[in-house]
Amino acid sequence: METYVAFHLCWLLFSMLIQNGFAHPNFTQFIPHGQHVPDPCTAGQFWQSVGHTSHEKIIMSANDKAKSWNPFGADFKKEKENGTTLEHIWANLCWIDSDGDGRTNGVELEDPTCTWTYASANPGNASKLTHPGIPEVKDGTGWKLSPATKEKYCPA
Ligand SMILES: *[C@@H]1O[C@H](CO)[C@@H](O)[C@H](O)[C@H]1NC(C)=O
Ligand SMILES: *[C@@H]1O[C@H](CO)[C@@H](O)[C@H](O)[C@H]1NC(C)=O
Ligand SMILES: *[C@@H]1O[C@H](CO)[C@@H](O)[C@H](O)[C@H]1NC(C)=O
Ligand SMILES: [Ca+2]
Repeated sequence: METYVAFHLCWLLFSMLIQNGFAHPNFTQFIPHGQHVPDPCTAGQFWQSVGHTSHEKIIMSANDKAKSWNPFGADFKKEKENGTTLEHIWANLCWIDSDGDGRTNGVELEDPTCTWTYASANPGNASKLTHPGIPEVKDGTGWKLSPATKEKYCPA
């Protein structure tokens, strides 16, 4: 009996660890330039988890992170839950303007005609990338974060 209980306790702890600690899938390879999406909060830095709201400097547990999707991550998740294989998600995501700033995800990630496929070379010009999950507004000098967006995504 004791062995039985101990076994099940161990199994429970192990499962919790898997769910909360280890199982942090890396989806960035399934979108073009996934590892080089600029951080609109800090010039010259990358946003590590493109589908999440967390600025790279904020350490979140995998569990909290899983709940903190930005609009791009939410669309990615929707596609995934709809049964689209990871390798084919971009073909659908590319045409959507997830963050609603007037530019499709394809435009933001330098694949405006949605021709990039999984494992092929990154398209376009990497210096022109913008974040597909964080809306920007255009002013005279280019695309900028509004003060409200800045407050939401770029805590000091
Ligand atoms: C995700 O995978 C890519 C390669 O597919 C790798 O370059 C990158 O470092 C990985 N990121 C994390 C956080 O593991
Ligand atoms: C889900 O899949 C169906 C069938 O392939 C498709 O018609 C529908 O547009 C998809 N929905 C989303 C949100 O991707
Ligand atoms: C890429 O874009 C940058 C910034 O707009 C520009 O300076 C550079 O010349 C471009 N590179 C190519 C190969 O077009
Ligand atoms: Ca957009």
